[in-house]
Amino acid sequence: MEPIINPDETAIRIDSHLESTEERSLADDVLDGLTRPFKELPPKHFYDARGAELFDRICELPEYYPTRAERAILEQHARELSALTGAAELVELGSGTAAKTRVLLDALHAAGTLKRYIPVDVTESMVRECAAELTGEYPGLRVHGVIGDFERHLDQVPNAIGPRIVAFLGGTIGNFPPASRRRVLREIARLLGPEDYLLMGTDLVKDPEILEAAYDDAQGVTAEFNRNVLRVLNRELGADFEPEDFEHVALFDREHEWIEMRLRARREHTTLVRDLDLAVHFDAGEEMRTEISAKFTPERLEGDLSAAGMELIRWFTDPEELFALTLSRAVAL
Ligand code: AVJ
Repeated sequence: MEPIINPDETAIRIDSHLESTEERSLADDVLDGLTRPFKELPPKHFYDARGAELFDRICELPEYYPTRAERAILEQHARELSALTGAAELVELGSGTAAKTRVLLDALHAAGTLKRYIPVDVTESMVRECAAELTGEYPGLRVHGVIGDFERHLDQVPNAIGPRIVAFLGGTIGNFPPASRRRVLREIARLLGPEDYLLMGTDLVKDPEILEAAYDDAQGVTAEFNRNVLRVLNRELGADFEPEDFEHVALFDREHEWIEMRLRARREHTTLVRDLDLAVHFDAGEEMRTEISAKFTPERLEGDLSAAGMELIRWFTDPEELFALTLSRAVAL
């Protein structure tokens, strides 16, 4: 029997590059991170359904300014960005619900240059839902979703069909420590042809009080978000963490210019991670690092970009200079 094709769906193509490798990456990260003298878990495992919901709540918090600041910059400059780039396609790394992306898509659609949107995200449901919504909202738009991890699957991004913007918003690049940050940026640079641009959001160095409040809000939403990674380990790896045994810690490291989130054991205890046959001992007061979120100066950002073979073309910020959106290009070799 012929399949019945919904006409809208002909505009959608979705490729998945995730298999059990995703589970393996959690197991490897946990084994590696929890057997170190200074325990550490990489932040990418925060984002199960509950973690994604908690992050959405963080974005609405009065203390958490980055989302609002970035959106304001995008709104202020979307037309200029669209004119400057003439982009036919937008590739978005870590697209999520594509909330802020619409500001850009609106401008590119209005300019008449937009043909295709390529969301890259690990969460399959997000990619599928936003593909369905966006093809409805923007007549003529094609969506080619790539379900994958932007640390590993960037080579799966289809070839450009015209001038492209690669958007990496939200300040997520700040989650990578310096060496992997440059590696990720180098991978991104490979997606850029001579007519293409990287549009990246980065949080800026500022008063540590403002920074620390943004990562330790009065309502305790960030604390719950932080502890959520323990629930992920309990569910995915059969661990027996008691999340309330850990206290949320967020501090600005002035030397490295990054926010560091940690979980501090309230008492001495041993946790079992059943699927890894691993017993993990925590001293009372022991801290485990769960996230770094680097804050940038223009100089540091330019250094990282040039180390990755890119050059900064334009720098956009909000009136309070809380956050920056930058437009960069690959340097011709
Ligand atoms: C989504 C990585 C940009 O680092 O600010 C928010 C995550 N962590 N509050 C950030 C986060 C704690 C966020 N990023």
